[in-house]
Amino acid sequence: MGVRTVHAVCPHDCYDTCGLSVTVEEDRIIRIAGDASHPITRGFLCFKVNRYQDRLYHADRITQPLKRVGPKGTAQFKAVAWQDALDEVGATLRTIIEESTGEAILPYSFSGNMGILSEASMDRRFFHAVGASQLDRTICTASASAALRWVYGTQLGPDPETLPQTHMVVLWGTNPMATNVHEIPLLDEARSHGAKIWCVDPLNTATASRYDYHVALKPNTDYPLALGLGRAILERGAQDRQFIARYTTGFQAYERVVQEWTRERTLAVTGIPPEIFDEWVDQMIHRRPLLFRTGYGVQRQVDGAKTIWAISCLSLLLGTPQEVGGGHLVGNGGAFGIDWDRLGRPDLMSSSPRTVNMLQLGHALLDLDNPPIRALIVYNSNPAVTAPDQHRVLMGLRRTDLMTIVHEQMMTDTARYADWVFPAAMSMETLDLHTSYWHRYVQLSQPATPPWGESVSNTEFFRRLAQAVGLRHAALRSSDAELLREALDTRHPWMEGITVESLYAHPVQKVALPADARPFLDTPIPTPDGRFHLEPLPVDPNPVPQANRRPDELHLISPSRRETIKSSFGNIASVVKEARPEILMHPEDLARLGVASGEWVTVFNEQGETRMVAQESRVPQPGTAVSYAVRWNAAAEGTNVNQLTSETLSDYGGGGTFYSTRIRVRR
Ligand SMILES: Nc1nc2c(c(=O)[nH]1)N[C@H]1C(S)=C(S)[C@@H](COP(=O)(O)OP(=O)(O)OC[C@H]3O[C@@H](n4cnc5c(=O)[nH]c(N)nc54)[C@H](O)[C@@H]3O)O[C@H]1N2
Ligand SMILES: Nc1nc2c(c(=O)[nH]1)N[C@H]1C(S)=C(S)[C@@H](COP(=O)(O)OP(=O)(O)OC[C@H]3O[C@@H](n4cnc5c(=O)[nH]c(N)nc54)[C@H](O)[C@@H]3O)O[C@H]1N2
Ligand code: SF4
Ligand SMILES: [Mo]
Repeated sequence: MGVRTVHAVCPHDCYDTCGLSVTVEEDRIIRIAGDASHPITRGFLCFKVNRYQDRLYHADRITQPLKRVGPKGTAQFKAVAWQDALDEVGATLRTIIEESTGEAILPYSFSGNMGILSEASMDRRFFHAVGASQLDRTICTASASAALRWVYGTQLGPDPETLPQTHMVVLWGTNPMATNVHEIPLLDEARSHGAKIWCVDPLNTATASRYDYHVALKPNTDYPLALGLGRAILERGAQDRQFIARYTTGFQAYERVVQEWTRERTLAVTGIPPEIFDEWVDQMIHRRPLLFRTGYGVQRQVDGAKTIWAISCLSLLLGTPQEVGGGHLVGNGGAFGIDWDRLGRPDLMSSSPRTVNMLQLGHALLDLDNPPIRALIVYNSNPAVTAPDQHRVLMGLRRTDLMTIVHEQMMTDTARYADWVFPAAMSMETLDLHTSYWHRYVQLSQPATPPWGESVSNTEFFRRLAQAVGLRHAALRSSDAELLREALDTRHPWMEGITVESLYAHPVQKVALPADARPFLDTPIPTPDGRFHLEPLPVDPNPVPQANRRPDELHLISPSRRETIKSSFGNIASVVKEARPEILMHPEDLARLGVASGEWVTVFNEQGETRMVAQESRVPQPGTAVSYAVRWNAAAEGTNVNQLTSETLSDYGGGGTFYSTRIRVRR
């Protein structure tokens, strides 16, 4: 066959959704490089995907169906033939459905593979057809999504390719040097034209050090900070009255909420220096275009949705949606007219099963009744390490009366608890279609090689499972080529011209929405009344009261690690540099606790405990601790940072509160 090159797409849960140029020799991938013609990827990849061969053909890779032969969690399996495994699993699922209805089956998945077919097509059809409990997929962005829906009606931001035209960027709770590396050249270009770049982050991240101003606030004080900034803008009379009158509702209610956030009170709560606050207000008023680039880090907290609302309000007060290069960029998921119901077929549901919030998996497995969860089917996700309240999640996974099925590429911590593990193909081995949650390109990902071993794509796995359970509906047999066609069969004007045929000729295509079209002045405002909503979310507008903090408690945040994507890559030795789990603390806190830098400590709270190595670091504010997420349990002490996080949901939208964690530390 010789050497060929195929266009594929990086499937990982990342803003950048890179185009890949994959070189194949015989049936083996020998090189993966960034697509040089992709306007965002620009021919380079991140640290981890530059080492992707080490993941593709790793010794942990699952190549055959496996059946558990030892206690749960110990990863003792024997290989079985596909058909035997499907026969047994199908029979058990049928019994569960007959005795307890489909609601006793719980899917658990997220964005391990962001291909549209892999993430949400045949899997959804399967669960709809069996009447399984529905999963509310909240773990990442639920608070932001709910707040953005309230303010703007959808999740659409300015085109990142307009970034070089901006004169001020506020990077709020995002660390693109780790999580969005293809934004860096765009930010650098803006700066070379004189833009000032601000970074609002409790940590001295690589991004904060690279750019102009670092607002090192106390963790989770963003909501009061945004209200205090809003009040300061109003006090100076700098709001855009015409814009507010023409495009928004709720200004008076907004004014009432910011009223009590005086400069003094805001500074006291956030811990930021007065001169930084004043300079920031000045620059926001005078430097235009002004872009708020809000990340997801800022909404993984108890006030997550209100924070996104309050930042959105700043951008509206100042009329930034009018500026090309300005506005509010959280994501661009709403730029693609994909008809998700056409792919997922909720019409196959014949009942109205309950919905389970994925952040409460421990509760679902341990407490749900009538019926209890009897089968858990996990794919595209690794909840044994990434879900909060890990102690209870692992207790649930150890239940002997639960059948856990895991479709995976690697022997992850979750797979170790499975009754059945089925081998999953890698994205470069399957056909898929990609959008992005940040940029505006649609891409075709073509299979470079056949699936390794006996592994199968997610779509094929659920086609086989549907047959095994005896489901006969034609929609459960659609091929990947048919699913691809259905995904693109949309009348949405922005998808015009993007067809299966055109993608085979040009696998990277931009949606038909001009880069300088301003959301939502040149596109309709998709709220019910066609206006932006300055009125507060329908929840208590006060910050969630912080329970009395004990003097020996620290505030723990666990943001994204540069070297991994959540737990993906956690087993790749050439990528993971941190041999031992670390907790970074301020020198004053180390001294107060009598802990030396480099010493093992027990980190604990009412949720659970885990062992980590304390390290002195440049955490700007004493009282803040950091541990980058998410390590494999099997790689450490059998547990990780999610022993400490809780199932508590955010203020609105049912989002996660990973970064609102209180801990104590003992030697
Ligand atoms: N290399 C790498 N890339 C990734 C990922 C990864 O794990 N590794 N994860 C992917 C996924 S799933 C996602 S959702 C995105 C997320 O990427 P981002 O949107 O960048 O979000 P996070 O990494 O959660 O956090 C970003 C920053 O928020 C800060 N932060 C924490 N608490 C607060 C707070 O209270 N206030 C403020 N202002 N800032 C706070 C953290 O210190 C961190 O530097 O990245 C994706 N890309
Ligand atoms: N403490 C703490 N916890 C967090 C976070 C945090 O910041 N701090 N962040 C949260 C966030 S933002 C997110 S998005 C979640 C992510 O948490 P998860 O959804 O668990 O994501 P990953 O850890 O990347 O695990 C994805 C798994 O999917 C597998 N996979 C990849 N491709 C395929 C495929 O094609 N088919 C199948 N069947 N499997 C595949 C990978 O091998 C991997 O094991 O974690 C959350 N957990
Ligand atoms: S993880 Fe992100 S930056 Fe890295 S190759 Fe994939 S899409 Fe690109
Ligand atoms: Mo995420």
